[in-house]
Amino acid sequence: MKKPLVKSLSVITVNVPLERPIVASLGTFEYWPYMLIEISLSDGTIGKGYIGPYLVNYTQTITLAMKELFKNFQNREIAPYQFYNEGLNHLSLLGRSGIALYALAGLDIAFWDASSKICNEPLCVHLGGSVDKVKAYNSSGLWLDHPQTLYDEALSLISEGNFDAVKVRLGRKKLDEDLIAIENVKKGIGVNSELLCDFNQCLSLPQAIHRLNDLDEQGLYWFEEPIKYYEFEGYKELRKRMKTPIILGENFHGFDDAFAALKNQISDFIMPDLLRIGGVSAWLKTASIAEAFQISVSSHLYHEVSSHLMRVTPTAGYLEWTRWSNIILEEPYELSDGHVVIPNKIGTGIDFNKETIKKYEYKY
Ligand code: SMN
Ligand code: MG
Repeated sequence: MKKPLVKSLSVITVNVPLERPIVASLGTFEYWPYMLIEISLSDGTIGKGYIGPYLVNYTQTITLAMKELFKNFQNREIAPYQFYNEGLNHLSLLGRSGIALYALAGLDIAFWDASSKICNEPLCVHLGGSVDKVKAYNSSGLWLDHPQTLYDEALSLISEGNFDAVKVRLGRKKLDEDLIAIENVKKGIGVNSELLCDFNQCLSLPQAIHRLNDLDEQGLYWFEEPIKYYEFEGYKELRKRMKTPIILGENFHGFDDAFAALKNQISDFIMPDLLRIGGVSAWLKTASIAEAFQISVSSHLYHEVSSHLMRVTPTAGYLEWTRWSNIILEEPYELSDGHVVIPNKIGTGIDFNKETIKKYEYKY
């Protein structure tokens, strides 16, 4: 059976305001860049996807890399997984991570959307799964703000989608400040909800040994990225010492990183990021690797495509939900009782909001 041919590529960058600024040890962000990718096929199908590569000033370079890479697939019958493997081989001269991989990830997400649209089915069905809602936690807030403000914020995060899990950012200067933050959030979410926490790599190993030890009895669902993501020996040490599960993964750059982390047993769970891991194809590889190691997989950002992927991830854990991408979508995904609802649409269900593009397009 002949498939439609890949014809053209469009990439638009928008820099959108965040309702609540991100205040993390990584920095403070008031705007978030998204690159909106569309691939047209010969039968009129348009495959869509977005990536959010953090630093708006680099989006022009990523666009150029994407356009160059796209030439390899132009005028060929669409075949996302094959394109991905070829793309990675092609890029090997530049390395299997970084901006080259971001470019491949963006194309891959849009190719998979197009491919499932041709077959008239949602992405998760196209990948051999079925549509159902996906268990999520609200990650939209609880930054390193003043601990006293966190009670009200926790209440509002829970009520946003009847969530029963939220994530708080930790790693303040003093242990007491983290403890007050945890206490306030716990009061807001109630005893029946889970509290996850994220240090965004802000601690050194000796600091982490002290801080995590002091927080180990708090009943937190996981300790996320307490130290730099590449400090394998440090992670092993922390795992040995703590009862609370350790998670990392948003900084896996390609599935090779996921494999190395799992092989070295540096975490209890992993949480790949759709962009940094390398798109849908790379997620599928990572999900299989995690299954082989029997390690639970959560997701990082990109809840729309990641919710489809969780439906075909054998060891799926929590999906991370934030409202940040809602502004770029014509119809944001809905929430129901702490779950993300996969829309009853073909492909990923992603359509871009034209008003947002008009208002926030980032011009070079
Ligand atoms: C995070 C996500 C996006 C920007 C800053 C921090 C965080 C998370 O690490 O896991 O949600
Ligand atoms: Mg994180």
